[in-house]
Amino acid sequence: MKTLTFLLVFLCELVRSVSPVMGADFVSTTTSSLVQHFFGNKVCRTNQQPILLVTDTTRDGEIDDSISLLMYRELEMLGCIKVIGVVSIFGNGKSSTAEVHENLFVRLNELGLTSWQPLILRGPDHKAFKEMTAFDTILMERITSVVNQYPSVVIAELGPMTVSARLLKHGLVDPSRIERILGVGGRSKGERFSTGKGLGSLFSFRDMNIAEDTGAAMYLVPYYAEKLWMVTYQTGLGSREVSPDAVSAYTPSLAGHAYQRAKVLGSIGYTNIPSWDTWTTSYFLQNGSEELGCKKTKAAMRYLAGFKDPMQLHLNTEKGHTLTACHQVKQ
Ligand SMILES: [Ca+2]
Repeated sequence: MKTLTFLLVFLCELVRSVSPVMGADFVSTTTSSLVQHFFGNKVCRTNQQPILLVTDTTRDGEIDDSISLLMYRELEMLGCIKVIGVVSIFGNGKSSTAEVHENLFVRLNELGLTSWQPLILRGPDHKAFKEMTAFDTILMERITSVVNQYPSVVIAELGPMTVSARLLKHGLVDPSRIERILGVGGRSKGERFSTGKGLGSLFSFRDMNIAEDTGAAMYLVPYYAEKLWMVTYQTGLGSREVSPDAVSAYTPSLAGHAYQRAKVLGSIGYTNIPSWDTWTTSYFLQNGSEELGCKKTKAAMRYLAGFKDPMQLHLNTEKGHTLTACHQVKQ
């Protein structure tokens, strides 16, 4: 029965992946204010670097993943990277992998990223500390077979770092094949993710990508810290926030989502839309890391009572494992 279910799921995906798509094709507009905002006048540091994107894309709520997908496509058109897979993962707003997977098919179409639709892979359903189910095993094997086609892959984790953790923890790929894991998360000790204005502390952001799969971070930090390159909360604030006007001007199909998101964020004290995931693109640009203030720093997973998410990734610790974290505030 289980085998039958797997077969049906994969047949459905196969049919969808070869179905004609409706959206207009992506058109690069590297001079737009949105691209300038993230790239400035920087040039590629890498050349056709194979990259696996792992995303918890939603079609309402958080908009960062959608903006990230567009900017990664720009990077690809500039020749910095070559996207080898776009993987769905649970995360944003407690979405399941199945929900995100559905979102991803629709959203890539809406964004005109139709050339990536054949690259969509379904991520695992369960957090990294859980045993692999038979279904997750099949899903991870498909992701593994894509990664193993390339000698050196960068994984951009735009959600929980479950896929990287599972690839390494279960010995699915040789660690030397994964050059870097770009992640989003981590905090200074005691840092709360709020503006401090309005209802800020009540409705502050969570360090969501860490919190949604603490098991992934608890595995990667001690064993593969040197591969981790983390965009932190501070990285995406101040002048690094993105305006809904810039998003709408760049992609009219995102206008509704962008203004709705800005309205919600305005109610908790933000002027614009903090964007964290998208700053992972800086890794591929000359002086990109320097501009974000990325530095090697000691980090550790710690339990801190009194927080909604007590298991946290703390940066700048006295003891711990050395990873790279980007926390320069650009005002
Ligand atoms: Ca995300």
